Amino acid sequence: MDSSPLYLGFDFSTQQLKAVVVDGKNLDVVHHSSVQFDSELPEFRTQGGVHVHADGLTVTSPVLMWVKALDLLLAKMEGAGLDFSRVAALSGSAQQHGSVYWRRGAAETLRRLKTSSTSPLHLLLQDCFLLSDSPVWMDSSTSNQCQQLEAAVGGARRLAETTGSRAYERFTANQIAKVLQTGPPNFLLDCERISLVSSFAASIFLGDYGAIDLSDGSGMNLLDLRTRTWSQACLDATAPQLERLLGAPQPSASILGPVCSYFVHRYGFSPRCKVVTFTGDNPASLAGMRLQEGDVAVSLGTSDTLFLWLQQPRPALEGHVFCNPVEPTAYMALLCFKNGSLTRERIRDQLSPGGSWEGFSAALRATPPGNNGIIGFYFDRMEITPPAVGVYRFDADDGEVSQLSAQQEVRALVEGQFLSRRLHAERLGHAPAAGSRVLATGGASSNRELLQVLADVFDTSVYTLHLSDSTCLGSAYRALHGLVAESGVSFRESVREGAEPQLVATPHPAARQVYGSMLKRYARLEERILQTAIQGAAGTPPSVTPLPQL
Ligand code: XUL
Repeated sequence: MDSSPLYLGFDFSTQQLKAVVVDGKNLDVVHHSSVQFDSELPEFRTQGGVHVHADGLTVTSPVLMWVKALDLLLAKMEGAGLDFSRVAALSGSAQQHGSVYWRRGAAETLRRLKTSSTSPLHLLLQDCFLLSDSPVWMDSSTSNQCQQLEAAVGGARRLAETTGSRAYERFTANQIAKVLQTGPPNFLLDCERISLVSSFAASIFLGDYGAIDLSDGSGMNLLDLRTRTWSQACLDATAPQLERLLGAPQPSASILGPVCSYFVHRYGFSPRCKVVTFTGDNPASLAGMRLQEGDVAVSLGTSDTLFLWLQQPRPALEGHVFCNPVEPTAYMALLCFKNGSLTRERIRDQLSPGGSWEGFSAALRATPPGNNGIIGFYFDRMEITPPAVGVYRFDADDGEVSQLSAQQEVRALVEGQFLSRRLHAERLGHAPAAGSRVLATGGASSNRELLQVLADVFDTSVYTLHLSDSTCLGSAYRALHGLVAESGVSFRESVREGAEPQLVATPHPAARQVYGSMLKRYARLEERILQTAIQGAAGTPPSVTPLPQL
């Protein structure tokens, strides 16, 4: 009989609850299970795991759906024969920014999970929540609260410098302020605790309120990134008594305590199994990819997302800086670019009817790095980073041109996208050093020619990592690290057995000079586009090439 310790990681994501178990011996995944909210818990009537309200802006999820999903998931895992007694530690992650409001007296109910009971969790916890539906990250109904917060702390830039992000509608401070302004009348009297979705989930395993971890806590517009404590100015601007309602944030590798008796009696967990702080899904994914100092992970999907490992953060008006989930003195940043794969597919299809990726790769091979000075911006949809829309093409003299050959256009698109990723990463503090890597993931990461341009533009070797679920895996890794973190073992050391990324492209020596100067031109041209858009909004029509039909 195998007796090596197991590590369990959960992910409470928007559409499903997932779990992964890794074997401590070699970090192999030995079990995974999931529960789909819409189809397996139809009584909650969610679509994609959420309720979109009549205003089209408010988006919530039923708290008891998450609890019931946990009942269902653990039963599935038990049914599949998982030996819970071997689990030495568990941790988890959840969609970021969502908030759970515990009713006064809920702590006592939670503590009852420390005595044996065999009732389903959702029956035991059914009266614990002041709001039956929790606001989640897709909510964008708090523009007023965002303006109020920025005004109260001295502006968007000041807020970003303190908390790592300017005010965002989905960030928890703004959600809490809205609940206070529009929610139940005696909210402050009746609310005992506010959790993030991550710390709510940890609380169930603990049978007590689990602390918010510093990394997920950075997605609230409330945490001072440098002191790693709540910012008094942000607390005061959001709600009275907020510090009491949030509890103190904890480092991401903290052990919160042992798993409570409920799980010991009902599922056979060991009473020695430890609960390690739960975090946000993006920080957990950084852990799953085992990012290191100086690395950047580029996920090439419908939207392109960048995770940066930062030693020195430089929060800006775009993107988000969080405390790093695996290294207590470091930071991570998150940047989202809306125009990713859909735009690449549109330009691919321009080459030939029904276009192929082979044709796209051939166009990259047929055109030189730097594209003879041509630079393109392809914001088919309103971009997030930077906030601009439209297609703009420039020749080597920075003159705007209306057309390129199909092959030039492919290169202009790919170089433009990657120059933008590098420019905005550097603005947040990305500073590659010897040994730094670009880790490419997502659909487009199988295209070698594309990855060669990525390596050339970043002047850094590119690796690919194909993990089926970096978030859940990161949670299992964090559980393992939590057990040894106190004795000074680094995260990296504790998971050194994990899957190694494959080297797929090294930068061409001549590319450094080409893209070094191109990056400066790209920044200037981007600024010009943004200025034109501002003037356009003020009445002067911008000279924008008409958008192609999607
Ligand atoms: C990050 C964000 C999303 C959610 C999705 O800021 O809002 O990535 O974490 O689960």
